[in-house]
Amino acid sequence: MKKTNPFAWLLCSIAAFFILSCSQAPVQEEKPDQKPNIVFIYLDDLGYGDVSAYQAGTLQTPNMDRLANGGVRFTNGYASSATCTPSRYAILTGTYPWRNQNAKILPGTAPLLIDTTQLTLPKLLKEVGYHTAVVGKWHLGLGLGNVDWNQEISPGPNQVGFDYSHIMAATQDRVPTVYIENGNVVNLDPNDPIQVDYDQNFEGEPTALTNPELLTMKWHHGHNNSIVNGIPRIGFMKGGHSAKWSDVDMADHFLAKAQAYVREKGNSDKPFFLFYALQQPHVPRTPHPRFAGKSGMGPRGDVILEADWVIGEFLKTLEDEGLLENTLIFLSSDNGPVLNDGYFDDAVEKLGDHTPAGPFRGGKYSLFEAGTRVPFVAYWKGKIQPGVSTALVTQIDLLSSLAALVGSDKKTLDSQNLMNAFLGNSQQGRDAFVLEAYTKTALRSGDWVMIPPYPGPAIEKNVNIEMGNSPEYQLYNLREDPGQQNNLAESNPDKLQEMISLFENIRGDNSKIEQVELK
Ligand code: NG6
Ligand code: CA
Repeated sequence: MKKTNPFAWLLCSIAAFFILSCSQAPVQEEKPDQKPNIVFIYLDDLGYGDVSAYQAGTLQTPNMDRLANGGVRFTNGYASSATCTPSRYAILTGTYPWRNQNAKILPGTAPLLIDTTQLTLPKLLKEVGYHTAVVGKWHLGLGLGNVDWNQEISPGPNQVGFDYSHIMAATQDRVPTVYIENGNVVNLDPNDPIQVDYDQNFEGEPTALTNPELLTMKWHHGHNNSIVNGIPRIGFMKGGHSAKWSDVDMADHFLAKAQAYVREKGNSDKPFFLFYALQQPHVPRTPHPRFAGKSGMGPRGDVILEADWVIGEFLKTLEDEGLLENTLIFLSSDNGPVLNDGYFDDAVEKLGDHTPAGPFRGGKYSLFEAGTRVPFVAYWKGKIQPGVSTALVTQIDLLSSLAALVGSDKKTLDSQNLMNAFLGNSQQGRDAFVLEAYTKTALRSGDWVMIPPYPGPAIEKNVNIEMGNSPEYQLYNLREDPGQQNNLAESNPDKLQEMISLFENIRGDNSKIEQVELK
């Protein structure tokens, strides 16, 4: 090999440096946007114990575990509410849902809950160059009231920050049972217009009450209005036959849309934000035949296995597209678990030893922990070191945290920048959090939770869930007593008073809704 003279090499290097520095061409080509893609994988009614990585149940979810064990698995992660609409409102607006009187479980005909002038996470991401999309369950209202489903439906997701939307309006158990893409009902035949009403039936249309012989799934409570695909729903619907979704294909349908989106946007110059809102395991639980009977726990277990498979397929797509290293993924649920949520589907009977709520008391709708303490995972291949975090984090915090990550100065009053905790660089979460359940609120602060006295049943009979209602104050130390068995309100009056003051301080005057306008 020819020996290089070190002096000549140095001269060449200096010359090269000057030539490069003096040339008119830009020194460096402009790099494509280095901001990561962001994906929320958001399940509906999935409990803390439903993800096997949490080691609190018996069902196996290997694909969710891949995220949970390969990222930061939060053990003190909260949905903002024990029901869907308020949690979704909070995740997208970074605002406590109890600040908005209308943030309650919405009928399929409800107007859009988010003000179109309000700051939202997709809006702020758009401002810094993201392409944004929502695929799956919406349940935040559409239009301005009295929606004509046969015209373009607006305002909706596309008016609050999403460039692309492919959604169901409300829930799988509510009409209209159609997909809506960018404001238009998919596959609608103009000669068979859709009508929807939540108060009265359309003449001559079968319902679960008038035509029980048409049912393939039986209702337990509620859910006795229009029948679609043999399943009785909440609300009445007429027409739109060609647009009606197939329940057993819904998971595959949303997966295909999510995959198509990341394939299309993943390799463009813009980063993307995808809010991928799966419908499982909310009722009606309709696993594709590939998954029926696979869990041994009835349809609830089967649809969780289906959701897990879907997540695995979605991750494979990110991997195949070379996107996994540049995509920050959050996995969570909008509220805690419920077994019987209105249909006879063996969820109770076939549960076996599985514990959807994990070690926690209550469930969906409840002020007790299982209402809002949910699986919560942040995963970023190569960027986030695997680990478990006890930091107190909530879905409200994603807005300010992600704003900080992408270099936006936007934030809201309620949303805290916990990006260091989400990235696993710190175990420091927020100090306090006001959780919501069915318009009632409670305070988590440090290891403690305080539930004020509320009227109402201790157990909601239909769903068989302890609601957290009591004539007395409740005070629990969650570190020592995660199952909320020992009410320390009487024995620890100082702590109780401290919690009440902090609670009142945070809640303040509820009627003053702090809204941050877009500049
Ligand atoms: C309740 C429904 C329940 C479910 C829930 C919304 C009845 C009796 N119960 O009103 O089945 O749809 O609303 O769930 O109708 S959530 O996850 O979207 O909040
Ligand atoms: Ca839900």
